[in-house]
Amino acid sequence: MFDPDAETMPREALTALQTARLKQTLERVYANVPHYRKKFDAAGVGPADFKSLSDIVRFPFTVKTDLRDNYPFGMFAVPREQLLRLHASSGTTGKPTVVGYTKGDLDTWADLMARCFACAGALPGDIVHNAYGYGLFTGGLGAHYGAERLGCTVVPISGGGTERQVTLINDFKASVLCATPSYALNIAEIARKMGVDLAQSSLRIGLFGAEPWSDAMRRDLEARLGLKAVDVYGLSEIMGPGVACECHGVQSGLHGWEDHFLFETIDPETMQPLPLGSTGELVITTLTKEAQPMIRYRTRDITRLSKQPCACGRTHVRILRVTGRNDDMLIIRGVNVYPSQVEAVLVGFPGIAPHYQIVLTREGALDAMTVEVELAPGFAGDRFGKAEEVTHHIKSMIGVTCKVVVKAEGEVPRSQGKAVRVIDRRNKAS
Ligand code: DLL
Repeated sequence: MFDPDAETMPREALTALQTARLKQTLERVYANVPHYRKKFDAAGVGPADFKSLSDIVRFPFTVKTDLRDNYPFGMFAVPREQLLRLHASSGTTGKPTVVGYTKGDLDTWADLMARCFACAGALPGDIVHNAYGYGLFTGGLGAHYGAERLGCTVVPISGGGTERQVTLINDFKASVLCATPSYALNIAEIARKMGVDLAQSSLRIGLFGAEPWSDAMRRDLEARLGLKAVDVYGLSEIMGPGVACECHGVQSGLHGWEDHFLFETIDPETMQPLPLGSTGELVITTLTKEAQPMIRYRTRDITRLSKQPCACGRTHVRILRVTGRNDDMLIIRGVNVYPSQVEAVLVGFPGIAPHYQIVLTREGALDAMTVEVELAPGFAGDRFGKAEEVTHHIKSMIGVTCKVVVKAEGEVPRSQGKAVRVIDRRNKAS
């Protein structure tokens, strides 16, 4: 269900479409959402000031706390009765953030997620084993309706019960696996313990996302599961999964669907727009959302944009792999580190399994990092020697000095959804 009209639109046509849709969106939020009217008025801008796409920089940003401050329903541009669905973040740090969808929004979401499945190489008739969590998290239902829209057979298994996941993948002959990359790894590992070689199974495509992952992890998952691992990106505030997806042929950057979203990158410190290609924080404006349009939403995700033509023929901007979130960046003795960089060193390291957690502690005035890793199954060598080797590699590859603790097999917690990569013990005695 590759839609050439939408996905290969020439740049001029995309710009014209974005401009018209953004103008309408600005008018609608100004008229219907008091929060936006107040913010626009305070910044001295209004919908009439928007004439071309470059004028977007005059409009204020939206941040997660705006959603929390307007909890639960204050950000909606339509009466609550017109919403068909609500989703929400888990709210571990304060009130949850609530997102709502009209019938039109659910339709667009299913269309865009179907576009992602097709872009990833899925075909009508494929059996989609959907291990993203169902519930308030957008992953499960988002992937579910997208796969159905494409004409696939969906197995709505959700996360957890990993042995049963392995059995059903085998029995139903699933061809597409949807999961977070960390849970996909967990599934692969349990399969191995059950004596099932998923590399020889019917799986053809993995649609993995919802958390940062490295290319090293991609290669590892491809080998363990015998599939092509494709990156899919999204966030609840903007829609859920399906905002951008890699194409299976090139696997180099995620096509961000510009007929529905406007993508910018900014310097998170100065909040100034960055030129195309510079690394910074991704900012997204929705162009077609009815219930909850977002104007210049600061995602906190760090990435780069590229408008280089892709060999697949799609013209939409490419979002290069999201390396991590601004909030996840660790500063260890002056060196900036993302957990996914540590992952890239660990995956494929001889004698080490690709499971890890980073523990942060305080040593005097400085933050210290301990990387907890695990011995690969069957590795009988010296654990302390391994720890030294890994420490050395992290130092030489990332430039950061850390302590490495090598644990026994199974001692690093496994994920069933988004993996917890960082344990912060800085405020506790350590
Ligand atoms: O994680 C939506 C989703 C579900 C995307 C399933 C892909 C697959 P949230 O729970 O709101 O929504 O979390 C969004 O997760 O801002 C990123 O920090 C991170 N994230 C999502 N996809 C990727 C990815 C869903 N492919 C937050 N690479 C985002 C890196 C990702 N980080």
